[in-house]
Amino acid sequence: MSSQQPIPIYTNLNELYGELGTTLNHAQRWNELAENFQKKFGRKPAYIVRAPGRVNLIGEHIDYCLFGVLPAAIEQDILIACAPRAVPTSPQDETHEPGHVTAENAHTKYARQMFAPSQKRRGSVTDGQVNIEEWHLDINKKELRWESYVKAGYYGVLNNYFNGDLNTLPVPVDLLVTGAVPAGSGLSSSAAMVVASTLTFLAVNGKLDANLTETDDSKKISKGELVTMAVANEYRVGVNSGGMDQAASVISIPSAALYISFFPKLDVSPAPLPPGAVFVCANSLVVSDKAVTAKTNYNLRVVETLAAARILARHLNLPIGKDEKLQLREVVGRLVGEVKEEGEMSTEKLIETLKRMDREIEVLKPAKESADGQLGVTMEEMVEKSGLTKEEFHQLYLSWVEVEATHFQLYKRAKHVFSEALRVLQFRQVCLDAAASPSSSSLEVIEKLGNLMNESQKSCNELFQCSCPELNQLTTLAREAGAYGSRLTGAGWGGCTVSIVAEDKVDAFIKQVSETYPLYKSLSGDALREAIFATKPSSGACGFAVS
Ligand code: A2G
Repeated sequence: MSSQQPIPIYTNLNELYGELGTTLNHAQRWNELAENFQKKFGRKPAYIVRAPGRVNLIGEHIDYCLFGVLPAAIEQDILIACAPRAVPTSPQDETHEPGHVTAENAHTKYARQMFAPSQKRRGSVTDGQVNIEEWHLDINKKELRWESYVKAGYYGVLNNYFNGDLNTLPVPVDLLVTGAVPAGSGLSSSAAMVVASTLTFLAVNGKLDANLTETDDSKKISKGELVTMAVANEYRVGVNSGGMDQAASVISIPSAALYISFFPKLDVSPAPLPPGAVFVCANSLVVSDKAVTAKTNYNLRVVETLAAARILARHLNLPIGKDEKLQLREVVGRLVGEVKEEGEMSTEKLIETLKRMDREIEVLKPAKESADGQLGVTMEEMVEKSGLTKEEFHQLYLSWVEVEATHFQLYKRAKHVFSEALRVLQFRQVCLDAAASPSSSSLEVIEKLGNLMNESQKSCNELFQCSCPELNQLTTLAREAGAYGSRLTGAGWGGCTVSIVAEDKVDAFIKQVSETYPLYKSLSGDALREAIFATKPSSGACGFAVS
């Protein structure tokens, strides 16, 4: 498998359904979407694109520090049906103007949205040419709006393919979105939306053409390129995420989880899951709205880990430029003289260095421990430890993001990141060893993986502080119901847990958790089945060219 492969474009959906899983009726969903599109827009869609959500088995809040993670795509996905619009419905109708988008959502609570990009110009008209700096779309970062994710995908396509050339404007587009990934659940509905939207605008503008011949391969966008675009697009919505969700949504395969590493470059390899182990997702039903909480949660953690990286680099006498935003993984690399061009250092070396870092992080503790034992440093102390002036520090770490805190928990965050990075490598090794010796006891393997997941939950709760009371309760109930390990998955502060359960105990496990988690008591039927469900790795994003 490789991130260089092109995005698969199907012309026969029967090939695809088999790879997606059997919990949802995929054929029905795809057909209904196409019919609905026809009803709303009066013609067949030209393409339907799919981007799945993901469950992260282990490796939380370390992707933006450039450490490897271990997710798998899930069956639940976002589908978008789309077609270029050619004919105006009336002389006043602007929807056929180049660049115009009419976006509908199958969920009736989301209203129809219409928007078009405006141009930000640079310079003046010279030689009859206007230089366009970039296309612009208004995206409200303060409030979570469904169409923001559609715009985010469009933004990337506009600025990667339509810059500086007034003659090749994007075609006007009608699109209809439907989603089976619950929003705010930690299963990455946002990245699935952004990937699906990016694919939509690539498809209708002929950048993802099923008809390109073999010799046109260079024109096809690769999976890796789509990941890079989708990550940049997601920044537009205001969250400074790492690349895990987009990579999982795009590159996943149906037979295994993915080990994704980001340094020195994006790299993926399958992590075979042991037979007899089932991963069950359970939604805490606490919705975590990243757009609203980013400044005290997600984006704050990004800043804390970056500041920790600078202070550690300084403490270890590593070279670091004044305006260099070094990540924790890069500190580890620089410490052992890793050379980018030679690829990632050996796993043994990485493990050894991560263990060493656990001692070095003492330097991140405050000079005087506070009465509450929180080990946070004040802004003044953080700036001082960084070796930068206040202005330099603000410019580098705070000018591009809004964060709110009186104390910064650099020690705890770094301790989580290094230990979690180690757990990912251990988890992957257990999977690889088990696959290499099929005679090993599957329960022993499941137990080892479960222990690592439990340690991860403890670290997320105590050190990274991204859990919440409901997630703690749900993971405890999951262990009581027979899970070997249980942890939050995704950003946390609400959303889903993932538990590892022996295959023959899954039904009993789901029944017990359904009866004991207080927020499930009022749920039944489909609502309960959507809240707690077993997952199997599913395949990554794709398109379908409707004939
Ligand atoms: O939290 C979110 O899912 C992030 N993705 C992902 O990059 C990762 O950091 C995760 C925590 O491990 C987005 O914000 C899109």
